[in-house]
Amino acid sequence: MAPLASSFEQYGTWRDSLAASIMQLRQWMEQTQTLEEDSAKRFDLCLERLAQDKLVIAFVAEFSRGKSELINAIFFAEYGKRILPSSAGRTTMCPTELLYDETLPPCIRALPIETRGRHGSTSDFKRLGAEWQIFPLDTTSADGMLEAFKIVAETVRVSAEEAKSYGLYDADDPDQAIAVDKQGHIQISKWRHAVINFPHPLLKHGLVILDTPGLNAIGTEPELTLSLVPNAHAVLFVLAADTGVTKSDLDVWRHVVGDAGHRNHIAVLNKIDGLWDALKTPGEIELEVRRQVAGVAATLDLAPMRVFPVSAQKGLVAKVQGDATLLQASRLPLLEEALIEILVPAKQKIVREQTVSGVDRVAAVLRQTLTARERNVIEQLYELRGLQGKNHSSIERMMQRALTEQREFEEIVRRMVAARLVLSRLSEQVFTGLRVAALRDQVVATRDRMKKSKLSPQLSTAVKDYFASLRDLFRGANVRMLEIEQMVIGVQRRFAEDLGWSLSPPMAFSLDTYIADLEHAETAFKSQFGPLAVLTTEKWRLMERFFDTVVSKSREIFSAAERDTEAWIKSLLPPIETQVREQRSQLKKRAESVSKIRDATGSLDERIAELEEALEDAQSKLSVLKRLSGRIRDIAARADVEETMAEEALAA
Ligand SMILES: Nc1nc2c(ncn2[C@@H]2O[C@H](COP(=O)(O)OP(=O)(O)OP(=O)(O)O)[C@@H](O)[C@H]2O)c(=O)[nH]1
Ligand SMILES: [Mg+2]
Repeated sequence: MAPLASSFEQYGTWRDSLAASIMQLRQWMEQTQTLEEDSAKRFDLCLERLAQDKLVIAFVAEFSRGKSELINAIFFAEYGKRILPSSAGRTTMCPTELLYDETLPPCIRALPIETRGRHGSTSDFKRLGAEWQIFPLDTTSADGMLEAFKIVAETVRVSAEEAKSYGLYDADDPDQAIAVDKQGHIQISKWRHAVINFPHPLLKHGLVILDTPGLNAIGTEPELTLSLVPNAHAVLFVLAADTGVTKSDLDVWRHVVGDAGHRNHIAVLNKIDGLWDALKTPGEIELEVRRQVAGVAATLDLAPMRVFPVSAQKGLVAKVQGDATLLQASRLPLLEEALIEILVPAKQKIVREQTVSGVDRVAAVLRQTLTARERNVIEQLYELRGLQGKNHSSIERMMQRALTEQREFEEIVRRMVAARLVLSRLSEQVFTGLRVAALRDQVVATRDRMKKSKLSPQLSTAVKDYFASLRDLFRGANVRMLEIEQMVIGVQRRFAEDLGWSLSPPMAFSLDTYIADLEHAETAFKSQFGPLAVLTTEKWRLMERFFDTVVSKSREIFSAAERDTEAWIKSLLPPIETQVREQRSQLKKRAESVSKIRDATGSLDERIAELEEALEDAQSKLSVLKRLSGRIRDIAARADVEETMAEEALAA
């Protein structure tokens, strides 16, 4: 198997075995009735995250640089054909996602371009689903697939007026004006977005490939700039050796990079086969390639090792024909290795950290409960053993002591009620700023200001204020959450002082990552429109459409922030409450058994035997917990996935 394919497969296997080991712990806890609601939710969140984990690679470039050809060569050579349409001139007309969602049959879903005439971003339409046209995909035939994939290249001729209403034509732009034919028509993409769903092995492992059309779409489809490209785990920016870095390449580069830095961006200098000149020596050709790479690196302000000279076309041909020498010459394998390096370890690290922190939390809470039980039972055993051979009055004294401790405990526990009340008041304050209603108010106010300030520079101020007010809402929530955290720490401290409990402090949480997301969206908006002094109607329309996407992005950010905050708040008290329940039930059992002994309805020996059994049970649970959670950690820690696979095979 090719290194890229096997590396993705290994990553997928690692993720699956991680999920399986969590499932094992969850099931054991369920069977032994130690799975609290809060822990169950945490497990489910971990498992859901693992199941939905995706690796997204975006291919971005000016038209005709060879993006689609590169995708064919890297991922789909085994079909023996070009699967994605690739040809001279503009080919891919709409942003195209290739992925596999097993809940749907293989198909192509396409969103008609007319939807651009209405409010709503591509992701809004994705949520609604209704507008999409669905084309079946016969994956058993390469020709059938090739035919179906042509959808992404479909165009329609519409009047310049109509194109204008979709924000796809600006009469003031001389480059666009020449595109209008004698009848006043212009050729545009038939679709706004396409999602190709097919069960390719890599896509099954959660790989998502984003193919994009040239510059025009980058500038006019805000979804790409705001969401799809920034969310990708690797961005391949494709240039062609025959054109070098042109002005429009640079425009695309600036829009793509935004403020995200070059962290996961690599530049691909494609079509180096154009430099293979039979009249030059290999040394001369190599020198020429190096010179070009250095030039690209300097222009893009990128380290030269981040620029990969390749020939996608020759790479594809070499793979199809099994020509190892040509494949080497195409230099495609070097690019593929770099892609693995950028994608897999970084992604694995994030997934590992998220999973381990979730599981550790659950394990810690259960460990606390079991350890408390163990301690309690040992104490009771000690007490009861001391009663052996004692008279009635010592038993009576012990009875009184048990009852007093029970009463005192209930006294201490009453503070939980107070804590719960304070928490619910504080969290209500947190949520007021995070609810979608709060966002809606800002959106309505901003749209209103945008309309009023039409074609004036105040427009940018309205958008700027919009972002500032959302950030303020989040910062306000952050402050409240800090108060909540302090309160919970206080409650824990008093339990520690009065009862000697050691509870792990609440998990640190803030909305900073969401604030960063908002800042990112704002930067993208700014880099798109800059400080506009003069606004044309077309620009205004474009801005309005862009704002729609900003709104739908903000809605996503808000609902994610609300969801995470809610989960965090809900996770604060349950560990303490579990401990309280445990303690209460132990105290009750203790009073019961002493009273049975006093009334001679139960024998001391019986009770001691019961406690010994309970002790054994708590200790064996502790050791199973240690083993199962240790296994999750072991699997998570593995960078080398082959190890995991070998172990799975052994276990089976
Ligand atoms: N000589 C040569 N031609 C290539 C290479 N890669 C792609 N091409 C050609 O370049 C043209 C454009 O390739 P595409 O894959 O359609 O380019 P694209 O970037 O997807 O273009 P759009 O879809 O229009 O945005 C096609 O004719 C390809 O055959 C290469 O490595 N060498
Ligand atoms: Mg293309």
